[in-house]
Amino acid sequence: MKTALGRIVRCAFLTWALSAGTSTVLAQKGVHVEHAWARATPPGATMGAVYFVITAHGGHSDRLIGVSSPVAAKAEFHTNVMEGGMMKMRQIESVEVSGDAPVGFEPGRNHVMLTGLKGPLTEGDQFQMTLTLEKLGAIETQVTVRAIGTTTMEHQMDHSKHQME
Ligand SMILES: [Cu+2]
Repeated sequence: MKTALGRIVRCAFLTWALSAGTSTVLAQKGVHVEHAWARATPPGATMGAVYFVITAHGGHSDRLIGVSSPVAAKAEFHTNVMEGGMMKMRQIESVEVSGDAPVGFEPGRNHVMLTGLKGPLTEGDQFQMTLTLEKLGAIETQVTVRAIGTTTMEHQMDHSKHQME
């Protein structure tokens, strides 16, 4: 897995990013969060999406119940559902994480939706995201921003549609 080492960190969370190191893999309390990334946003965008993979190890069983980030006013878990031939997004309240099975928040499936972005997400930047688990509590994750083109077509359409509302 590639790390963000060597990238230039330009975002407002520079201090936090440096103090925490630049690895995108965090092992906290038996739960691993990996490959946390967000798609870069075009100028003026108020919404963004974050993806990651979370795994509970060693027989630990838990439930993701919350997410937040200082880069956005609000963050929610979303899933994509097909409805009448259209891909739509639905909020999901919680997600089970257990049994050493990785749970993927990946393009075209689940994602974290950021709304009320305080600034554009620029490729190469990193920012902090807090995931809350029912039993373990809050775990801090570092998200790397990747190019706008890093996406699946249906998801990109979802979000461009939202931005026109
Ligand atoms: Cu969404």
